Amino acid sequence: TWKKFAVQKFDSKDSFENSFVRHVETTLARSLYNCDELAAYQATSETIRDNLITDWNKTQQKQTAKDQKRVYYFSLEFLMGRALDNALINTKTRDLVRDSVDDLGFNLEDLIQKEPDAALGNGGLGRLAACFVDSLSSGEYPAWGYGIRYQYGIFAQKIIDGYQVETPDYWLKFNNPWEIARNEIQIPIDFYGYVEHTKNDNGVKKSNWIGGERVIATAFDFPVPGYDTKNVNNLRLWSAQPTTEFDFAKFNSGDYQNSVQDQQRAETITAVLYPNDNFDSGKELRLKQQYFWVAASLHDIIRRFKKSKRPWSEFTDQVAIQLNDTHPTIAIVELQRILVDLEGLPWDQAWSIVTNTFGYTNHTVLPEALEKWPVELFQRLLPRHLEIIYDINLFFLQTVEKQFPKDRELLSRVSVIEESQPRQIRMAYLAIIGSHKVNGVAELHSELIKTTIFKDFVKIYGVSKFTNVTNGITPRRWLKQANPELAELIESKLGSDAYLKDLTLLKKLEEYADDSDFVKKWAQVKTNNKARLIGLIKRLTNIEIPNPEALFDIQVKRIHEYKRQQLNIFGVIHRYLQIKKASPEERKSFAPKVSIFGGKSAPGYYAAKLIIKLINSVAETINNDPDVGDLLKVVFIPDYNVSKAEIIAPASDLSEHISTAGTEASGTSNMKFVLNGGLIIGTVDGANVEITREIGEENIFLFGNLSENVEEIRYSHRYNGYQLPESLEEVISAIEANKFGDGNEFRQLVESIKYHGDHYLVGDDFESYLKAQELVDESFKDTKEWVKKSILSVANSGFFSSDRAINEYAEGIWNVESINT
Ligand code: 26V
Repeated sequence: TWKKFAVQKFDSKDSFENSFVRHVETTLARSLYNCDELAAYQATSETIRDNLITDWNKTQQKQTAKDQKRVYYFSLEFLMGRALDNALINTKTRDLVRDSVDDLGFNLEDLIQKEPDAALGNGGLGRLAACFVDSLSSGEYPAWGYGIRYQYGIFAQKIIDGYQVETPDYWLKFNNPWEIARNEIQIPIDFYGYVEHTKNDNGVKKSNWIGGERVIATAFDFPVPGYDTKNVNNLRLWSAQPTTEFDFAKFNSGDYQNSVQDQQRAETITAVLYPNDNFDSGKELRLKQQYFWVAASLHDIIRRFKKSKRPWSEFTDQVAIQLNDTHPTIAIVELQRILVDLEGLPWDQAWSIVTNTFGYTNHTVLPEALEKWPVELFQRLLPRHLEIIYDINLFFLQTVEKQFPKDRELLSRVSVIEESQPRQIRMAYLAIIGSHKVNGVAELHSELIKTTIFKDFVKIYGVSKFTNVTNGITPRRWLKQANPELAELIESKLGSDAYLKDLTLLKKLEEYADDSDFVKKWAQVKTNNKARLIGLIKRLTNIEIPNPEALFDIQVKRIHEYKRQQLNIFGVIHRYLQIKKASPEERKSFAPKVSIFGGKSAPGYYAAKLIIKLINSVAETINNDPDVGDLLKVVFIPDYNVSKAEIIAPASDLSEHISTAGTEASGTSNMKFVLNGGLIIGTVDGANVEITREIGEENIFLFGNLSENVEEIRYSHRYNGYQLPESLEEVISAIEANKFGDGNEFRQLVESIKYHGDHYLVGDDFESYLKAQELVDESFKDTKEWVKKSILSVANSGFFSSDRAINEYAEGIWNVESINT
């Protein structure tokens, strides 16, 4: 009888509308006379959700039946953005749904806008995880993502008087149709307490951790539909709940308030995402988040493994776990603890299982971003884990000692314990020791980690443990969804949408780079996308962009000194001063330009906040200077996020990826802009290097010092002093002369460059940057050549698909196969 009543997926306008109406009247308990856009968005989503869950169920059954090795992607951040449009595209139901909601009196585009972003991440690292789960589903890999269901995502950014103001992002205000609450999954997670040491009958030492505080992890599942497949994988996010047991001791002693408060504390574990990007602040609650999520996920994975009744020796044939940065490194220790303390495996056998299970991806070389935890904190929060870390370290150092006898310096350099005041645990070292592969996220970055921060480990383990997987982005969201007009134009030439699953097929576009009809259409798409962005800018800032033919020069990403938005804005000031100096006749030779910025600063990052203020002050002056007119406009788009990026990326003529060489591990927005037909001005850093190789150096504007010279230049600044170029001095003088509000306010920013070593080499790269910008102006004047560069760049950007990246992980690190092979 089950079969007879099998749930029907909608597959026609009629069945969609039927389900829509049912959801309005039952799920939402509304009438069709009382159905506003929000309700229509919800009913649409519920209808899509039904289809997704049906396929999700089948996928899980199929994966269970096949019982092959699964991969688990552990990430503290999944920057998913909106789900509805993506689900429509991936399930290829968009046209049908558009027509259906149209019948019902709604406009699909408007409904899509009603959805809040799922902004459970900071920047590149979190968005990478989101692209990866899309590719894992599309490639039909048996894979799960594991993370935290924060109640508050990354804060919303308001700009008030030019300053960033943070407001909370309570994204779960309305019922979230994209998650399934798994209230039946309740995993107890312990903290604090003490360790009991005993011996068993054979005299073998046994350790047993008795936790002191318990919270419950409950699961929320987010279906992740693949593109053009019925495969729907699972993203499982954990939420913390109080235990139902009460502290009766406190309760009975009359301390009801405190016993309730303890309970409420549980929920704070998953309340908020830490808003730092590339900076570690070492907070206790953050370590609690890490252990909570990792312990719950491992519990889940082991429960699944045990159902198959396999011996432990087969664990690594069934399970691969990827650590997205060091944030889940405690998983290495937790798995060792489970195997040794709870399952009774001998240490060495357990350790071999552990190291063969994990892979570790490093995402930064910035020393301030490398996680370290005070030993004292571990001792209190996770006492048994600390013991295990000591043992892991001891055995590791013993083998190093054997390999390199009497090199005490080496031993102290590679020890997991940093003998500082206070003593700290170096999580990156623990991650390397506990994994079988370590990878960087772009070629240059992967080379850098081998020769700098992890050099000693290459000596110890050999170079084969260290590898590269260059990042990628999903073409479904970042081409088809963000830029439907370009996708359609491409499809008209390639004959099908197959390029969305094999992005290297874009190569065929090369044939049309000189086809004048195609070139014209290509340029028209860009113009339309710029018009769309002009509308967004007007809505958000009230700034009018008078000239859609102007060069749109965009830098959107987290605000950070190493990403050098200050270099960009100094360049803008330089341009402004040139315009001011020019005669009205000379002004005609300037190419009109719009300089667009966007991005969030970490709330406690003073220097980054100053950069935001400076950009807004410069915008204020320039946009209101009648001498400038249409020649130059400056815009700061508030609250940059995934859904805004989808409008911004298709609208660039030029985008800026101008980090100090050697500091940006990869960058992924560079890939988004190239895939959408924008050209790049950039340094020889991160994935810019490979982008240049793929698209050709004639199609990119590179400038600046190379990473191999950066240390030397910094050293020379320190010991020989340095002089900023005249052009930059002039810019700084203009700031100090209050041309952009109170110059005094920007003193710290200026002084760090002028007097305190100019750590990010703004002065050293400034002239070279200006030259590259001159080339850009020159180039942009020749529209036909520019469009040709744009077409050729897109044609050769196929490598930067996250599908390719995932295939490399699957083959080179996880040894996992797609379900259909
Ligand atoms: C993140 C966090 C988050 C909050 C609390 C403390 C903390 C400490 C360190 C980090 C590491 C962030 C590393 C990161 O985001 N790296 C970026 O990763 C991107 C994806 O691989 C890459 O494209 C960017 O170049 C890189 O900066």
